[in-house]
Amino acid sequence: MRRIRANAIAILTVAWILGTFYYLWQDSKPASTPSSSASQARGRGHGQKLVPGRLEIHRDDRTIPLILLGGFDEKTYLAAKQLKTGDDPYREHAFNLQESDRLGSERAIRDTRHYRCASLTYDAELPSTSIIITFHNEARSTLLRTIKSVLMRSPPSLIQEIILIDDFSTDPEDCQLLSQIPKVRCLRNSRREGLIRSRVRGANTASATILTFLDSHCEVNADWLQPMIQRVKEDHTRVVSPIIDVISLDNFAYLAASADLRGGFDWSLHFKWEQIPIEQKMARSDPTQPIRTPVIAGGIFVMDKSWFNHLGQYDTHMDIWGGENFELSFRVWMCGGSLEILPCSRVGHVFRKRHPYDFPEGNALTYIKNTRRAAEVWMDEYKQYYYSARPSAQGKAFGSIADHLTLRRKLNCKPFRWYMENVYPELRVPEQEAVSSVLKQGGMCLETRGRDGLGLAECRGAGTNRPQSQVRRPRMKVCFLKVAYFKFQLQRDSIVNFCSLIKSIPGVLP
Ligand code: UD2
Ligand code: MN
Repeated sequence: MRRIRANAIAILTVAWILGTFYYLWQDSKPASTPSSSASQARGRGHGQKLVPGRLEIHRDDRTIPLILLGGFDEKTYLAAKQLKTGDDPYREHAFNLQESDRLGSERAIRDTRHYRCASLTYDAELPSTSIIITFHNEARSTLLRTIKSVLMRSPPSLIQEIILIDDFSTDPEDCQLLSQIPKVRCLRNSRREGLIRSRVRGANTASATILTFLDSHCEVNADWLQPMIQRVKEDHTRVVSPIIDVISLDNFAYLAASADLRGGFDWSLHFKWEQIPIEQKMARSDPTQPIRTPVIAGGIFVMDKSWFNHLGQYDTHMDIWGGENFELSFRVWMCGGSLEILPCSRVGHVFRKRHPYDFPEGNALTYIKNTRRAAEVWMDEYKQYYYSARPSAQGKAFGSIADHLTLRRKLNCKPFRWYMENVYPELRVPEQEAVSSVLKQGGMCLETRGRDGLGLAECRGAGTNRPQSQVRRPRMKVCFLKVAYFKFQLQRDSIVNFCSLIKSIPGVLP
């Protein structure tokens, strides 16, 4: 009897284990994305992490009736620019044009939200928005899918208009033809302006009270717009972004991004996705709640138009691409607003590995000019870390920032130190600086001076060149650990000297 019971328990246990494995395996299968892989979808550092987790399909939007495109002849528009046999499908757009064209102008995509999102409700009366999409030589199929996905997956009453800014693309016809679609207006720049000035042009002509920015190779997902407009309606100083899902640049599979990420950066002002800090993660009992983010990726966000204008829009002296997302993020946080990622809003985007267009002043110089402007206007004494991380930025031209400094003063914006302490405390100042600590004894300071060695002298000002919030008094153990960490960078003798010197000052160490 006992043996039979033991066998039964063993069989049940094995069945349970197999069942669990099968469930997990099913769970991690990305539906309708046969060859998906995280690496395939990563862009130039902007690519989101993908989620292998369970994803529910709440709605099959193939059931949405085809919208009327007015006088716009979709077939002729798409057929006019097909890839020629033998052409490299990645050459022109840095994604697989053949796959994009094969998909056509619309398709059903998985609803990648958490299942709880579908049961959330929003105000019946939400303000409408102007969608602003700037493009430079975008592929016809991706641009049309962006527009159609907006028209198909948004409540019509929320879309006031779609404003396209053609940033001096080679073929002016794209702009003319797309203007035939109801609600679509297209403005063409008479010279290449870059995405920053193009967006400002779009914002200035927008007639709605809320602005929504999109890249020209996106597909918006189910109920993407309502959560964002709701948050901005409740508080006009919020600037909100969706979770940006990944559209594979190879096979155009629509892949869910992780819902545990926020925007971050390093001192060279390089954007990166990073995990939400563990304390915040633990405190999140509701996965539909907004995620505070230090910076936004830059391309997809909703913002109140009067708040955008109040803050001075963008820095229009920034050219072509890059840096404007930091500048806007610092500006919003430091001048009284906030930035959020809304997990119940999802928008797919094709992340690429290279820029498919040229930079008239060169890619590197343009990025340096733009980020240098952001650092000079907003980062106060912390800009030294930007220059240490990006030494090539020193001495490069970045134009005048006088107007922006005046605006910052006029808006009474907080110092960057406030941003560091309250918005992004996880961004550590470089460790090299932590070693260059100051020990104060009476009016005398013992200080390491980079690699130049040690000095005992009268204290200068606050006693350190490091931002005040970061000044620490190293204890002996911590000192050894930190110095040991840099053993490859510092001479052994100077480590010993440094620590002995600290030890020799009475009263400094406990
Ligand atoms: C990301 C942002 C992008 C922007 C950029 C930093 C997302 C999804 N994308 O880069 O919006 O914030 O970081 O600047 O967060 N374009 C022009 N004129 C130009 C160059 C580009 O109109 O001279 C358009 C382009 O067609 C596209 C948009 O600007 O619609 C963004 O360019 P991207 O897709 O090359 O930027 P991305 O996604 O790498
Ligand atoms: Mn893009």
